[in-house]
Amino acid sequence: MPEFFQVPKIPFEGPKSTNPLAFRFYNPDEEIEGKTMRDHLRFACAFWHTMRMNGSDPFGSATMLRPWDDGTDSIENARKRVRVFFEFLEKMSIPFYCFHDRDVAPEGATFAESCKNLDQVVEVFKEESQRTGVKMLWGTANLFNHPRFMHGAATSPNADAFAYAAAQVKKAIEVTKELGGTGYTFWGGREGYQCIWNTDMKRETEHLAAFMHMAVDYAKKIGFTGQFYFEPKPKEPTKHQYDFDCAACINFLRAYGLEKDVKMNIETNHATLAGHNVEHELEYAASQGFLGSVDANAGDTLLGWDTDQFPTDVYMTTKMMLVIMKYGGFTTGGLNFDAKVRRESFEPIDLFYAHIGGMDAFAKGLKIAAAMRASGELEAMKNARYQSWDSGIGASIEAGKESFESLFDYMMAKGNADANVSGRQELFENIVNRYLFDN
Ligand code: XLS
Ligand code: NI
Ligand code: NI
Repeated sequence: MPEFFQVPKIPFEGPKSTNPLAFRFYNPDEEIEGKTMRDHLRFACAFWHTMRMNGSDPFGSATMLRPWDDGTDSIENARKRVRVFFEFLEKMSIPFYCFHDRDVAPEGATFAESCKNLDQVVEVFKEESQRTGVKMLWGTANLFNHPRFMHGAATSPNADAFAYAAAQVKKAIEVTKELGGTGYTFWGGREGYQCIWNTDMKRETEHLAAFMHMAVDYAKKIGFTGQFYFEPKPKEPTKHQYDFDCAACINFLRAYGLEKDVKMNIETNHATLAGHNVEHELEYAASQGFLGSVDANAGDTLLGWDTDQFPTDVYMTTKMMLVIMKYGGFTTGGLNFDAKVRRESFEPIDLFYAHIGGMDAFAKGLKIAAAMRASGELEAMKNARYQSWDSGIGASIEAGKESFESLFDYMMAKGNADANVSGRQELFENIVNRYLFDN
């Protein structure tokens, strides 16, 4: 098979290396807390960004040089892209991939034709996955690009758009199962609205729930055991999206009886668009039992949209790994780079630099997080803030033994509350920096 990238397999060379085509921290077989880095991080590559983004933006046309791509939408070209993709994954030691149905195969003139196109490309995924051992993390369907979905898919006022989306997701779940995928993601796309005057919110939300129930039921019927994920995003493309953040999504799942079957897929840049940090979203979802998978990327604090940049901030990756490890790590999920190179970074080699940077940032974050966990210093300081709950009245409240009346009597007798203790935020921050500098 021809080689499409004139780059050798990326080696691990350790922290002293200055080779830009080497890992300095990501050493897949290295064990941390008794588990390999590969298994902690479970990196995945997003086909839509890495293979399909051409660098166009609302002000300019395509910039990317992709010499393997003949610029057509032919099946032959689509099949070839898959071979290129797997060469990239192999050279990068990335163990998983994700795709939307329409990223990998062209839309046909009819639904039947689109399914046939997809099958022809999935054949190559199967072959390449068997050859390389690289697996599918999750699959999804693109329910936002085609004009038929202009008003949404599951939340469209057009029942046929709903039906089309259902047919498409049925097929996408089958393909995910066929490829051994361990998950299936619902990202809203256009499941939201622009204008309250023309929108029946209650009906739309109920339709979305019905749609997800149909997906879950069908998966059970065909024996697809992968995990379903719901990916929050507050806006873009629509103004109000029903999957605003983890709190909104989890409320939706519980309200409609989907909480046993669907977990969250949390994306960094979506968290910031919702006015949160990613660690907030991770902690919220995980503490409620909904941590599923992560779309790893980064936004830009000065830009208010989903820039999907590669994550390079070690402070952030440390915070993310701390939450993920605290809740026992990934089971079906992983760190999917839902990230694209900038349109100015148009050469194929930039794809390597981008993923190396992201992987090393997470590997380093993992190491720092592990050092923090090993010493337990910060955890002990945090726990000390809550010590009034460990005995006396606090323990009694937590045990469910108190009421408003009993607490009224307690305070009447005591006269006043015990004094507060400093929160020591600055000290916490300094200690965090010590671990960042020393590890
Ligand atoms: C878009 C989303 C999308 C999902 C998959 O903002 O991040 O890429 O992850 O449909
Ligand atoms: Ni995403
Ligand atoms: Ni996104």
